[in-house]
Amino acid sequence: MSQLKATLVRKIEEHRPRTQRLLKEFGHVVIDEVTIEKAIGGARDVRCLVTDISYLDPMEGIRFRGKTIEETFAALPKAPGGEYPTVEAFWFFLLTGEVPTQEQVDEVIAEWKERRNVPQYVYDVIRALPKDSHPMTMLSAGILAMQRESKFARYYHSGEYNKQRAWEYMYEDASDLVARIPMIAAYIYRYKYKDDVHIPPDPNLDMGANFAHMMGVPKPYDDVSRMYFILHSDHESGNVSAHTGHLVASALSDAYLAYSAALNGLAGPLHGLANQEVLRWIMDFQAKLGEGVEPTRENVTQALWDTLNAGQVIPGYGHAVLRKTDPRYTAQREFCLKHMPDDPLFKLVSMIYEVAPGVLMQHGKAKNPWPNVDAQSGVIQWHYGVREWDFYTVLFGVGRALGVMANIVWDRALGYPIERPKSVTTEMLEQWAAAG
Ligand code: NMX
Ligand code: MLT
Repeated sequence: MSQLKATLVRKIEEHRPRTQRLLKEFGHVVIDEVTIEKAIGGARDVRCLVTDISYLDPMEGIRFRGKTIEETFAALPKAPGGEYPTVEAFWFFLLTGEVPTQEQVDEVIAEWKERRNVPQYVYDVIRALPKDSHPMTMLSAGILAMQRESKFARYYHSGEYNKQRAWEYMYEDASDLVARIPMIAAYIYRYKYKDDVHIPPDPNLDMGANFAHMMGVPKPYDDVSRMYFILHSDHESGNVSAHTGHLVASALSDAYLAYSAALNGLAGPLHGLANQEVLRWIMDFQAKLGEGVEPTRENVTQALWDTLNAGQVIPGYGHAVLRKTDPRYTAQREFCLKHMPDDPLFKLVSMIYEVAPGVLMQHGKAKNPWPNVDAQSGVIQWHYGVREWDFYTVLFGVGRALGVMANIVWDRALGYPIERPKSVTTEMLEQWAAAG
């Protein structure tokens, strides 16, 4: 058994009694109340999900397994010559809550190389789609097609299914999926935008470096990839992609079915697709300015108002939970300040950051006028030559797989039941409203 799996076995055995005790002895304790506003308003802020993989504080932002982004980057073993931890180190940490040793990381790196082969029929399914299909549609279709490989589904139908052991098969699928998804993403990129010329994986590289290699983008894109996948991995479990993954897996659908569904949610413009929308907004803005006209605070402010007055959202700004600048935005901004401070697009993104919160506050609708992760991510890709912005959400999807997969392994380990909230009718709400 790998050291990762052995650690996970220990962690799960330690954790199970905590969940059982909470359920048996304290199941009746009230942790929230549901108002009409919350029922109509997308269950905003209703505390009804449990996960230990990450937690989102509205003011502080995300903590992965109790660690801030900065602490996470500092604690985990780095890739040789790199500034950021390997994705494999982060996977060990996200699954177990323990910081791995270099030896444990090397084991995961080696294991992922064994797991990463994508069956040819998955690529054939992608190729069967019209080439101008959105890359997120291709990614979701590829992951869905790969469901045929599910070890969890095979175990379920084997006649031997045992709820206590279900997580082990989910872990197998989750590990295969996180090892394979960068291969599929790089394939989609080269298929769509690089004349269908593909670069075989390099057996000497960790996941982030191999992804950069297969994309055909030189250093420091290996580190950009590691940073990007880690930052996008998880945002507790109420966001659309994580929640969808959890919900679908709760029907004992396997990891492929669950993650394809999660990707479909991530592909929405209010969620992960916002990163491509940020680039689209900037390019439209520059096109309208005309050649040779410099962006200024005044013309940026005017363009933001034009967007709002047209009844549209400013992509990359606002959040359902956060009430401050997203620390994932800040982490990427720090990267830009260090590696590409003079990039004209970065300067424009920084200028938008100076004025957009004020505009949104004056507009008076958005509860959070500050930037989220998507406002800053595209500019880094653009800088390193990945300029096909409709691909950006695929990158988000590769990262988010880590969080969703870690969550559904634990969902099965802790025996979480099928999710099934209760709905009511408008008439019932009116009756409760009348009764006060
Ligand atoms: N630009 C304009 N209006 C906004 C914005 C924004 N960036 N953010 C919120 N609002 C509006 C929102 O549309 C709503 O209007 P209405 O009452 O007419 O429906 C009002 O402000 C109140 O919304 P909030 O409660 O502040 O936000 P909510 O929790 O409903 O939605 C987002 C959160 C993230 C969907 C929203 O802020 C938004 O649409 N942002 C722009 C898209 C974006 O960047 N999404 C990416 C989020 C991060 N991610 O990767 O998933
Ligand atoms: C995410 O990373 O999932 C987004 O910031 C959206 C969210 O947390 O609701």
